Amino acid sequence: MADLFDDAEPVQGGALHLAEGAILLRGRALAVQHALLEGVARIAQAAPFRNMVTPGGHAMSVAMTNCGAAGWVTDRRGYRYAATDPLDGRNWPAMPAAFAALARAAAAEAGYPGFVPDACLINRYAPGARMSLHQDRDERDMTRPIVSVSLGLPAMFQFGGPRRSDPVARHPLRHGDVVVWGGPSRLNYHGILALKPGEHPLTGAVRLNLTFRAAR
Ligand code: MD3
Ligand code: FE
Repeated sequence: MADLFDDAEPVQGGALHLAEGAILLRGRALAVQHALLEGVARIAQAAPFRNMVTPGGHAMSVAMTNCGAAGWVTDRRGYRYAATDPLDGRNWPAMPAAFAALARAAAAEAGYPGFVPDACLINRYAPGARMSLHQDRDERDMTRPIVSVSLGLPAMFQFGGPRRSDPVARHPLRHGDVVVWGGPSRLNYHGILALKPGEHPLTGAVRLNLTFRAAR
């Protein structure tokens, strides 16, 4: 697929540096795409996708679930990591070995050896779903990176700086792309523009995003 490589930005060694500490590995998840999609389907059977409510009382347009020892949740009380699914009080499904292995390998390639994620937040975007500019700051240790994996329909990613008012760049994220966000980029503002309608041969009319975190 030639369009995996049609970005205007210079590419070196297959890795694209979006910012200091932020490295895009185009197509890095393709070799394990089926294991990832089967894992998501199995996780969603035990812990269904749901539209969580923000502390402000708005239902998120992105549907979410989690796997791993901790899962990211939001409700009227705030944002936090929780060991159990608030829908049924059970532990989140275990993180499949193939998920953790991909996250660990991608982090090592980006210069963060020994990354052991304990949380994987799984986001599902239907057409129109979006994630407004935010920082990820609910994790205990900001020296650990976040690894994101995109599957299904493409989306336009917004990447700013450490202040909300900083200029924002846009980068398309496509099926199989992996990004490692660490170091100086770890607290940068970021978001996803409203998903455009489409059909992906493996996911149908949705985009999935997995973010691997060392939460605790
Ligand atoms: C940059 N998810 O779940 S992944 C999120 O595509 C989130 O669903 C988006 O933002 C998605 O919190 C974007 C890319 C991403 C993830 C974490 C980051 C970029 C980041 C943390 C710091 C800086
Ligand atoms: Fe985020």
